Amino acid sequence: MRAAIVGTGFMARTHAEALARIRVQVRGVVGSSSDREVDFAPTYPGFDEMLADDRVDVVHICTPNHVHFEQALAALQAGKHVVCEKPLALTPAEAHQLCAAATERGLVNAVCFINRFYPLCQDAALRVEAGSVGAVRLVTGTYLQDWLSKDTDWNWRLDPAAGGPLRVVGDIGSHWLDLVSFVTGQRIESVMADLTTVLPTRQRPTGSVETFAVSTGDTEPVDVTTEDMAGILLRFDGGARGVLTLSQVSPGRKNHLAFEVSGAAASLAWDLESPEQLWIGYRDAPNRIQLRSAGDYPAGHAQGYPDAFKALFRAVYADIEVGRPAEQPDYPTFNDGFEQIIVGEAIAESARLGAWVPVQR
Ligand code: SOE
Repeated sequence: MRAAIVGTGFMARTHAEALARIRVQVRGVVGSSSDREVDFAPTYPGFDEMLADDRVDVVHICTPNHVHFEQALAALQAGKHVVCEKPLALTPAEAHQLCAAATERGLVNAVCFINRFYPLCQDAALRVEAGSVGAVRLVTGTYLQDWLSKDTDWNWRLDPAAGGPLRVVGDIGSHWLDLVSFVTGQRIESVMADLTTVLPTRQRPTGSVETFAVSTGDTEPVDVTTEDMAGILLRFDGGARGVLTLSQVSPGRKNHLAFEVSGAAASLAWDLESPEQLWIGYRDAPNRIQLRSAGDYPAGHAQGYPDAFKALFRAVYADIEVGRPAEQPDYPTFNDGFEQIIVGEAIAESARLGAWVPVQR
């Protein structure tokens, strides 16, 4: 199987490295910025040339959010399987169209909700499914980062035209929401959200800035309308309740996704920044820390972010080898991408109204 990657930034490099590890050849990449050096694959002159290359079976979309829809649709129409970074699209209608296009053509489709592929998140999901946690009553947690905490921090995600109207909710909240739905087996039924922009004016560099990089050089002041922080109450369709805190302005927190599930019989807690440990809490027995034992490397040989991509792509490429999606794919598909877009719509609406809003399915 041979792949091509659209995009040349942080995510494109992550995809290229994971593909190399599962021995999928990357035929080439397409980028928009001529000044960025691409050292991980040959470049195509443009997106159309890449789509016209018959040797490419799979297109990986690692571009800013606003072009995901048109690029994913064009790739499906060209008969390619598609692996898309989140968000799948910017509106429910677009995401729905992509789900339909993939189904119609029988093409494999995946969205990179990567956190499901940490071995201890899979372990947590199996524990809930097996009933050892009991009925899930409460899901709490956070996703906190600090890379946008200064008014001089800038990235395309701050611009709604490129990143979409929601920022912390779409960029990092969607990861948490997808992960806890995966672990609990419960979908989000309704939400009550408070969204806040603490830095309404930022200094935008006149040149582009790589994700997580600090900008240098000339800047100009711009108004920011997307949220820096969010507090969200959740009701799940299996009866659980949830509370989520999101922020990209929390000094010291780099990529702090953490969740805790309280079930009738036990609790589970996991933190992306210490991914080799799952905390298991009991009322009448000693609590314990489960260390990772499954995965590509023996226990004690720490696995992390690049390994999660490797595991996700291995699952997706198993279907690509067959040529079509399995009946029940064991990786996040366009349907899961659609799910997070409709949850995001409900969150935005709730923040506007100051009221509980159901997720429209
Ligand atoms: C930036 O907030 C970011 O890179 C997200 O876009 C990713 O999806 C997440 O994995 C880490 O943070």
